[in-house]
Amino acid sequence: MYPKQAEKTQPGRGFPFTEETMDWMEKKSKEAERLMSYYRCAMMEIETKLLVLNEEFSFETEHHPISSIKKRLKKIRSIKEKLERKQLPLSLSSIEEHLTDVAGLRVICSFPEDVYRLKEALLRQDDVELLEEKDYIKAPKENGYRSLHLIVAIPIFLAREKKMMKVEVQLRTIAMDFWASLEHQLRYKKDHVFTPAMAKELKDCAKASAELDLRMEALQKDVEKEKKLL
Ligand code: 0O2
Repeated sequence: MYPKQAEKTQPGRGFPFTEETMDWMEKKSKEAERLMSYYRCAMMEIETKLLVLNEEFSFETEHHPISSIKKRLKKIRSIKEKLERKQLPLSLSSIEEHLTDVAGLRVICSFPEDVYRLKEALLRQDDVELLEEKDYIKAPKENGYRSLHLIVAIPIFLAREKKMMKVEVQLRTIAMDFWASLEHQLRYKKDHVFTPAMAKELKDCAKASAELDLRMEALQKDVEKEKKLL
């Protein structure tokens, strides 16, 4: 079992249960369930904010910037694996303190500009705090992966307290999502060999999808211009 030392040196931080083990968590203890429900609430908060922005922007830009939103709560097993991989204490307070992707939203946008428009509007809200940003659209990953990742902290309002929760928000276009979903499928297929030639082909596909994004965005602007002339 991982040492509980780190927990003891930081009393009072994070979730108020400091000595738990993952075995205990896996028994679906009430406290673990409660923490997961807080993460679910935080996802709901962010989703509502995004849906409100989607409505508002549709009046300005004459299209809905959000095509769809996917939400996911990390499974206890994946949480445990991540804590172990990072050699972090296995406890509820450690999850809260160290992990930033227990609650995740993937926001699939129509066009690249929508990604940044939504990001700015979300971060302008005074109860949303940006903790970390990774822009894999401006600087794609070596394999071609593109997406904008934000780690934010937002408050959830409980019966007796306000609690800050961390949520990962991934914003990407339909083309970026199409590529990422298939790349994930291909790369993580069991019993297969992923050759350098395949990796190159995938990267070329990512480039093609980025070009497609720009062409579709230009087309959308032309359509808007034509509309205004009518
Ligand atoms: P899941 O199930 O999608 O959540 P971390 O390991 O999270 O502490 P890292 O890797 O620096 O740190 O985080 P980063 O770069 O923000 O990426 C985290 C998530 O982005 C991944 O989560 C994926 O969802 C997505 N992602 C990042 N790189 C790639 C990629 O090359 N291809 C695809 N398809 N998705 C990617 P998880 O935890 O891997 O899985």
